[in-house]
Amino acid sequence: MTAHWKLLLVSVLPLLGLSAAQAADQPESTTPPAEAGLPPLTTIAPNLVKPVGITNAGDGSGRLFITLQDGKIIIWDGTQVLATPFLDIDPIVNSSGSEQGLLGLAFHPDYKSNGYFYVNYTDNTGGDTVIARYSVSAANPNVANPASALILMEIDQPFSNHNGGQLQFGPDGYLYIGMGDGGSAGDPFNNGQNLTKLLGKMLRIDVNGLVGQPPDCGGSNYTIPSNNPFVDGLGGNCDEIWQLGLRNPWRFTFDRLTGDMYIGDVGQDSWEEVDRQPAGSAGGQNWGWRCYEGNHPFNTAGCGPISDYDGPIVEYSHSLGCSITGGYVYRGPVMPGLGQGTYVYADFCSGRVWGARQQAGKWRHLQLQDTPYMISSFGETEAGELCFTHDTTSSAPTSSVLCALSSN
Ligand SMILES: [Ca+2]
Ligand SMILES: [Ca+2]
Ligand SMILES: [Ca+2]
Repeated sequence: MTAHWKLLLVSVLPLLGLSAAQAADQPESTTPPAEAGLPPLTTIAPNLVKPVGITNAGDGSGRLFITLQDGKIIIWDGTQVLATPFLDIDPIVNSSGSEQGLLGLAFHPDYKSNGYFYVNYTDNTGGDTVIARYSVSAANPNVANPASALILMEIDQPFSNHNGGQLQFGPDGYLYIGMGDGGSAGDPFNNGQNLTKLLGKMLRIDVNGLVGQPPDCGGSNYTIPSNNPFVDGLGGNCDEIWQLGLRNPWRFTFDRLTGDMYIGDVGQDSWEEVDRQPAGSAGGQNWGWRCYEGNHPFNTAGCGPISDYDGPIVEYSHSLGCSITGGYVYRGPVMPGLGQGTYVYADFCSGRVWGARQQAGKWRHLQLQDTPYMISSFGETEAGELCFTHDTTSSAPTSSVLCALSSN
């Protein structure tokens, strides 16, 4: 841990609600802390409209796939953004609400050989969540086949907000799907704690569909790993559930080195949080919503004590922002001042970029930089370099993608 990291923690820990005991090993100081800072950033894709995701295909091509909320995926080929979209499903995507649209993209671990990728969008019929598989075209690796859609899941959405949206393949090869609580405010139907609903959950399914349980609450064309934590056959619990008690997991990722899972769960009124599930976990974590918001009671009617739930590793109050954007554990080559193994994330509203890391068994939290950006998502290049979307939310082409590239 560097000196400026320690100094900053003294001022930040009280804001995080961490106890004096947790901070007891830190030196006292009244010196204003320096920021660790971000490395030089390169704008790789200017003049975009509502970029909400950055994904690599893991196929050695070096390309980045940028998801645009209105319903397109475009390609940065390592040099430039290609004029022809990889996929354009704008006509079937409902992006009328600020949290609706084409929200997630994940490439199959065997994409290089099978050409499958998965998208998560809200549809133009009821604003419901759809998880669908598409295939790359046989003739052109930079264009997908728009007629190749295979629907896996359709999930009713009672309100336009809190749709989650992230898709990630875990180190176990299963597809993880982050679902928000359905929306409105305060989770009025208590979906997060209801095991018969897919809303407010982390789901885990097997898209290869060869073994396991049949689909229970979601759809078709997948199976459910038999060791999912709430499997009870058709009916009852939704067997797709891996974790519960989420409000709106706006981006979750797996540490590319360790396989640990990190979730940025957007708070309601007061607290933003990062949840962490260690690699190899049997699942079943209950992250607490709507009983608890971060480490604080929210609506505890019908709830157990906070000790019954799985708390965040880090939280910050709305004095520092208003909506967390979960990021990545940094394992790349170009942030020597940041350090390998730091979990990097941001607040969409304030532009603050943060880092969290474990020190002597305790989680520490550092502001890396207070930026002017509206960071809606992070992404990684295949080399582990960090990128993010600056999403002005404007329909004019005023948004962009920036990366910390090792070639700088
Ligand atoms: Ca919703
Ligand atoms: Ca069931
Ligand atoms: Ca929580």
